Amino acid sequence: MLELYQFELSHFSEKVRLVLDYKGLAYRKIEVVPGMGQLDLFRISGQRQVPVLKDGNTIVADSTAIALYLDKTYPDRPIIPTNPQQKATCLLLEQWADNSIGAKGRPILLESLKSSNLRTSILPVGTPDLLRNLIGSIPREAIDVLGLGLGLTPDSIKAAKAEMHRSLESICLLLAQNSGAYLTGDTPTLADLTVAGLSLLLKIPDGPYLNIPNNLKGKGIPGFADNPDYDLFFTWRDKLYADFRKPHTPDRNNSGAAPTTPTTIAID
Ligand SMILES: N[C@@H](CCC(=O)N[C@@H](CS)C(=O)NCC(=O)O)C(=O)O
Repeated sequence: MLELYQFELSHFSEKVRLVLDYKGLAYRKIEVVPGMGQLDLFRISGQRQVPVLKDGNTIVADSTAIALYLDKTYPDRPIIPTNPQQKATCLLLEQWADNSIGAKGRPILLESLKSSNLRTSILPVGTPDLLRNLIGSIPREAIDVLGLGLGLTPDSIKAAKAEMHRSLESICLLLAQNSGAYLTGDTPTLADLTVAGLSLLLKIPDGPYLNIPNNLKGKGIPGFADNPDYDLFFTWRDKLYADFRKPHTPDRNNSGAAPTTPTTIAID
């Protein structure tokens, strides 16, 4: 069976999970432990980021490479259009979404973690009160220092937010033009699955798709998740999930055991 090395709350992993589900491919999720687990990942794939796909003896790293590998190896329900203009638009949109929605999501999430409420609400169910209170009481300044350590200045966060707003406005315009169907035509392509999957952290889909605490579902980043200007986008995404994303089931877990809540939530 296909194996996906992933973080449950990774938006690039979600892009691949959407592709797998859309194509109706069965797979097992291997949750990588941030830090130590990434050393193993390096050993098998030569790099330390998720997602990584294992298909028998074949190892593929990087969400785009995985999507293209899957489409070539499992051609049923294609995700790359054959019409040249649609194909070009699809590939350009996918590349753009990786570099805009994908890349800008992280600094925006980090900034929103300054809210003590959001920080504690993303903790796994069952987190001891002592730890929850400790994490809730981390001063905003400490998050600023963490951000600066990752090279995020207030200006770069502001620019990331502005770019994300422009991206969502553009996606809404494209969807409105196509009567809310799909970005390049009447059927979903890699462009749609990428844009939908990469918006995971802007607003976590409210459904049985992820192995995360229920109180996280439907939550998102203020200013984006609750912005009525983006209703068209999130309604479109919810429908795409309802139509194509499969629910999380225990047999998708690496252990095959009953679903557990993650002990850590990786926010890279
Ligand atoms: N270009 C890569 C980006 C993957 C990526 O950024 N993965 C993040 C999680 S969403 C990661 O593994 N971060 C951990 C790290 O960089 O150490 C792709 O498309 O797969």
